[in-house]
Amino acid sequence: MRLSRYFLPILRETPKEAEIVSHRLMLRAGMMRQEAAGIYAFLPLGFRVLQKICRIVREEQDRSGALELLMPTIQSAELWRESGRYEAYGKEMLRISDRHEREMLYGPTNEEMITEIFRAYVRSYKDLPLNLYHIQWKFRDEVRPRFGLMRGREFLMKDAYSFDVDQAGARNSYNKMFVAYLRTFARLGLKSIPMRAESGPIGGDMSHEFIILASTGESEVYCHKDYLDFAVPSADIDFDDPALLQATVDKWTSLYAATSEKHDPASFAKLPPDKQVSARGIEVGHIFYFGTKYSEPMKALVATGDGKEVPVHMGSYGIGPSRLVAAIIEASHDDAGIVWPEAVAPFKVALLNLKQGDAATDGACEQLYRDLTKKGVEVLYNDLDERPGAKFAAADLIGVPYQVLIGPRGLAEGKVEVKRRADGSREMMSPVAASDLLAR
Ligand code: 5CA
Repeated sequence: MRLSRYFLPILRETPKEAEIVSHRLMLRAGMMRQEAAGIYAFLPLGFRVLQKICRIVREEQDRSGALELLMPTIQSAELWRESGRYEAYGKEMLRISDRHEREMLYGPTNEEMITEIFRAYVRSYKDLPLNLYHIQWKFRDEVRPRFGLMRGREFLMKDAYSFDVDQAGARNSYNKMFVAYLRTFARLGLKSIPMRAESGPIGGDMSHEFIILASTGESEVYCHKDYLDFAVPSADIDFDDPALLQATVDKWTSLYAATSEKHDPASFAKLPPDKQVSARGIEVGHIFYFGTKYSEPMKALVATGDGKEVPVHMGSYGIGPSRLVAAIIEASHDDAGIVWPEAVAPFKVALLNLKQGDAATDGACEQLYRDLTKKGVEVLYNDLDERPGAKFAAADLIGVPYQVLIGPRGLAEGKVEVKRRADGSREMMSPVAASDLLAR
């Protein structure tokens, strides 16, 4: 992508309204724009990151055996009356009426709708287990939307819903998601820790929040330090091996980890002092097992092997991709700007032409740009007529993993400079060597 043809409205000033670093950096880097309190437009750079996050989330959901569908954002109030949540959900639900005065709502979550879909088609234990997910916008009329995408009113959610004939099956479905979440967050470059949590309005008595540690996090969390060094399950873990999944979950729940609502100071105090981590965290995922809370009132019944009909056992599993954009920045930035993990970076390389209009420099930039693009490397080529200083600052701000600096001085020796954003290390090399390195 040539910057001269891109839409990247970088701000020079630090926006006053932004309280936390991710919000400030996203506004400054031209990634998003606030359209109303807690409601944001994603601009091209931010949208690329959001899409990369969604791709990883999807790959790990699919690997675990979950199936993607897409439910609407608008739901009927009728459905929510069946579960009893229409009144109970309170002011956080955005209620709408259509031209026929029918009561509708903008979905804050989809347990009711997925239960309705399930009961329309599935009758027998033979069709189970089943896990259906979608990635769709949600609306929650939060009292205090704040911190940009971290706590928005409209936000993107991956929500999955599992169906099993009994509790043992549901436990296995829960474990699959638990493992998929460990892998998802690790691939996003984050260290996530599953913590015992309250289930709130979703319900149920088994629930874990996946938390990443960050000083600006909204949650107060307590955990054993060793979690930070636990190895994440590999890509070839067998999701058809219930014992292996259970052992993995057992390991990841063997040490103390709880959010403030579930915190037990006496148990925590028993940990060796050098293992006690008391910190702030960001909830990036939340999983729930709630059994028959929706299937019973909504009559989603399945026949068991011995001919009985029972309400299906359900769980739901959320990840916030739009919150993750901000969370990744909270976890990975420095004074100069964002430092994207490679897996979610909007581009892999920023190519900086340090003397726009100089024939040799323009030629070398064009050639490397074409060469890398042909190899499938995502390059943002800064071909603007700007001072090198402004180009350095913009490249550091948007935080892509590699910068290639091309100017007359280096070219006189047949070299370009490659800088790694993460550690600032720099190396002079031939354009061919740079191309090989960056295409790796
Ligand atoms: N139905 C269940 C699971 S699918 C559910 O709604 N769970 S939740 O309420 O915990 O939300 C799931 C995830 O969505 C959270 O872990 C968080 O990552 C994200 N999320 C929740 N509220 C917001 C918000 N206001 N802004 C941004 N992301 C949010």
